[in-house]
Amino acid sequence: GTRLTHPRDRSGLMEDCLFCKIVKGELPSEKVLETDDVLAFQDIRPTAPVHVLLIPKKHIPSAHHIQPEDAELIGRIHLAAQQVAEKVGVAKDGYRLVTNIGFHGQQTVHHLHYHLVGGRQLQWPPG
Ligand code: DGP
Repeated sequence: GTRLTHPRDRSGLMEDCLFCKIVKGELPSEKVLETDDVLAFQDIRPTAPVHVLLIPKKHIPSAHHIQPEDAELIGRIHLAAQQVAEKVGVAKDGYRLVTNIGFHGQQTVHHLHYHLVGGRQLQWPPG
């Protein structure tokens, strides 16, 4: 499987999952949009004027762990992203939707999430 974390990092364990706790309301978050199976909330360390995270409520460790039966759910995350972009005012100028995967991807929270980033001119390529 994909190496999610540094070999000594145990944070990928589902029972300790930060974003599952946000879904369950055990940790606070600044919600932007919520549907039956998708949640969008403000990133705690914004890298741009707009930085929202979109997650499936279901625990999926990363995009590399998406299964065929998740295909519709992933589509709904993209549709929710469009709504979020409209809501936070970046739809017209554009934005970026990115997901980091595993150790080299610098994924730090091991619950699938898409960063919706915008509100300024973004650079490409990323580091
Ligand atoms: P990544 O590096 O792609 O795994 O992104 C994880 C993001 O999650 C990072 O931008 C910071 C954000 N984050 C970490 N902990 C929390 C938290 O407790 N609340 C919120 N709202 N965001 C968090």
